Amino acid sequence: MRNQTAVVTGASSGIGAASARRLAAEGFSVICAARREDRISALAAEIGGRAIACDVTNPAAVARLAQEAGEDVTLLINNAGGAIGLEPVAEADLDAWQTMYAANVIGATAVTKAFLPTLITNEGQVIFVTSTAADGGYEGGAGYCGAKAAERAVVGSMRLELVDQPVRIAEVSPGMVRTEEFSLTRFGGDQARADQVYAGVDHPLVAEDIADVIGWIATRPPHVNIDRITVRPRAQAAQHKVHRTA
Ligand code: 8X3
Repeated sequence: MRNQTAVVTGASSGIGAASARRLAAEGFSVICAARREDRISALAAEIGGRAIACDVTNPAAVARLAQEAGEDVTLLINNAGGAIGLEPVAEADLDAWQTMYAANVIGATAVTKAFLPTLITNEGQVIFVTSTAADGGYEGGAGYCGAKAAERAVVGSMRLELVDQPVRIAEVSPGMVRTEEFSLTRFGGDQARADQVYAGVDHPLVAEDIADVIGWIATRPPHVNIDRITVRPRAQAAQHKVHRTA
């Protein structure tokens, strides 16, 4: 069997780190990519992988990642991204919007573009981690919902464009996932506000739940394309329909 090498962006924490661990357990050689070198170095040492520092919004860093990753890459997990703020459009922080679009849309596209020739040669796969935020808007979510919807549009266009090529394009769309940093980043480090997101929710998803799905998609046979999987906790029936105990 070919040496299966996976590149995971945003591997320094949360879904990215959990996915790196899961893919290593599935037998992949894993390249952990993120901005925070100390975190990815520790993770790479733990799972027997490699760490390559990369800010997906920096074109030179993306080019270096693709070059240093080499020719064995068979799987790309586009996970880097995230949300900033929850303000209404009337008060939109446009710098935050630029940052969200730069990472979730343009960054994911840049990394995908850089690895695509190798992934086609190796009959590989790209898995995008989007969000149920892409399903439609919610109050205060326009910046993040728009960015995730745009990322989803990239996924859809690519799958059509590459139908005659030996590469698969998949999407995992998580709902409420409680990670160390997602809501903390969104609320600028306000832990109390971050905790409120999950207050009273019986078992929000954790990063390992999404990594589990990513590991499953990654190990389907080459003729099987998993277009999109939406994953929510049982207590979240829809974006606004979250059951909370008092
Ligand atoms: C999912 C998180 O806040 O859009 O990425 O429900 S949220």
